[in-house]
Order: sequence, then structure tokens, then C-alpha cells
Amino acid sequence: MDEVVAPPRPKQETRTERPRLWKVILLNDDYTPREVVVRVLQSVFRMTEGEALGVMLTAHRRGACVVAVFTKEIAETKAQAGLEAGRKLGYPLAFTTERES
Ligand code: NFA
Repeated sequence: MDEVVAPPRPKQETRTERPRLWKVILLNDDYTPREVVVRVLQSVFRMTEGEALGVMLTAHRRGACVVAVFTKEIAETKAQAGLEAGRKLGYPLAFTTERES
């Protein structure tokens, strides 16, 4: 009886690269009230009040604080949403994005 042997499969290498991540960074300013910063962080970044307070205080004391990391497009969208939320209330709340990996 003939044996049917499968031909060797061509070696195919699949390399899945991890998506590059971008940090969204909250910048301190002298005008935006602390409670406004906390509310914006809670609504845009879905943080608890405690988390938002911690991030706000770190930015207040050190000048800036990483809020979260996302893929590039989401980071940019979130930073823009935070900026707009502050601007709607009349404050110069600012976020930037920075590549992490
Ligand atoms: N520095 C602002 C204040 O004293 C609070 C603030 C914190 C603003 C973090 C922006 C970012 N009212």
C-alpha cells in the first residue's frame, strides 16, 4: 500500500509585534481648580475619585503626571477630550502624549 506523506509545509514565520504605547500626561497649571481636574480625569479616563485625586496631586506637586497608556490614536483622542473638557469649563487644562515603547 502506498503511503501518502504530506509534503513539508513551507516554514512561515508569523511575528506579531506588540503595539507601541503612548502615555497621556497631565500638565499642571495655575488656574484650573483641583476639583475640575479631578472631575475631568474621572469622566475622560474613567478613574475613581481617589485615583483622580492622586494623579491631580502628583501633577500639582511635580508639574506633570502620567494618567494612562494607550495605543497612539486612543492616547491622542483622550488627551484631546481632556483638553476640551477643561476648555468648555473655561480652564487651560492641558494634556500631552509621549511615546513609551
Ligand atoms: N495647580 C492647580 C491649582 O492649584 C491644580 C491642578 C492640578 C491643575 C493638576 C492642573 C493639573 N488649582
